[in-house]
Amino acid sequence: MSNLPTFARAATLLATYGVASCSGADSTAGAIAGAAAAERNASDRPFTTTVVAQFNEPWAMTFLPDGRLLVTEKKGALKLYTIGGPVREVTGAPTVAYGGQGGLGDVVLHPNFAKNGLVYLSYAEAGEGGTRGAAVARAKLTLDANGGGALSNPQVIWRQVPKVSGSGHYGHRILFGPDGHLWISSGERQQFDPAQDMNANLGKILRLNEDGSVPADNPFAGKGGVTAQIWTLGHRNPLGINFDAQGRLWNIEMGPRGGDELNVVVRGANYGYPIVSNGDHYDGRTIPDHDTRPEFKAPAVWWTPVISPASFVFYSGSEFPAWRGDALIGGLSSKALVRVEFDGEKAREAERFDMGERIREVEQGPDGALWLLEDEKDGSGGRLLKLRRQVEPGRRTETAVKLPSAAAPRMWTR
Ligand SMILES: [Ca+2]
Ligand SMILES: [Ca+2]
Repeated sequence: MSNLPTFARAATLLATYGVASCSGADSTAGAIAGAAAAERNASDRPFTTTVVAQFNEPWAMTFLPDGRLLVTEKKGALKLYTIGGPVREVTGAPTVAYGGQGGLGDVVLHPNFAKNGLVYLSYAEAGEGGTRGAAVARAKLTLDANGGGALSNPQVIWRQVPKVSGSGHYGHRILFGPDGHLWISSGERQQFDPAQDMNANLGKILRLNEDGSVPADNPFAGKGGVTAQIWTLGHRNPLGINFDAQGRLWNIEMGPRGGDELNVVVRGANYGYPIVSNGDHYDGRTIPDHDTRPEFKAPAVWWTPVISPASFVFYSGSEFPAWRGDALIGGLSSKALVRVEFDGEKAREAERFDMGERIREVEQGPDGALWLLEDEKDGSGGRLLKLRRQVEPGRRTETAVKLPSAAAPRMWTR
């Protein structure tokens, strides 16, 4: 876009002056000549945006208890980033089937990571005859003195069944819930019907124990096999799962042509895909909308046109107190950060910020700042952004470098 040169200059300045805020930041911002008009746009936002690092095809991230950041790169590398310092490789990551939407995926910590060092990774795994499927492995992370680390004693604890051809819709977001269980969102691999097939764990949200075994109180536990893993069914490509502060589980998923969904995830429920969707097939065939089949659980919010939700968090920090309890969703095709407000199990889009790039991953940092990973862009990497509250000019005590945002025109529509 038109201001990419100034965008790039801001990144260069950051590389020169270091990361985050500094007391002389006004002069730094002033050095971004020609960006003044864009900065006025940026100042209308409730946050400032700072580029802090860059990764090669980043997909997911999670904070370690010491404030460092684990970042997955789709080609298979697990990186450890010391904020404001070096990016190092963590050795021992699983071999991935890179291609299409597949590769190294999500990364989360075991709830007792501080004691057991266990890290969980999802990824695309090759199978027989050119097939592929998502898998989840856990391994022990040992940190070294140079800012890197190593994974050891890897165990594959879950796999998509069946493995199929193609390289899309793995889903494979992973989450430890407040109940200590391991939750996996499993996409339908662009095969449609498996989302309704109880003998496949595709197109489902799954609930497991930390070692991959099945909790006895799962809704279909008595059926055995992969059926026992199923918590909910009828999902397409669920790319985000999180519990809200009230203990309700929610998921976001990519709809087909139209019909992106935010759902409250209710034990044993069927969300209807591909029988119903508020979107339609890409080949033009219609899919009946949710209101035609009330036996399937309908989304709390849906989007047509789509936002392409790739991940989300429930915000709980002090940096943006007005957003506590809200969902913040990163959008791919929408290139947006979307804020959703809730009233019990009702929800609505409250606000949308155009970020100018596809947003792959959203995290809340230990300090309450929001951290965003951009999607890979044309071989030039995906940037890690830190969003902090925009302090009113008269009360400014510190200033992060504000990126010019002509590449990110405000888009308050919808
Ligand atoms: Ca994450
Ligand atoms: Ca439809």
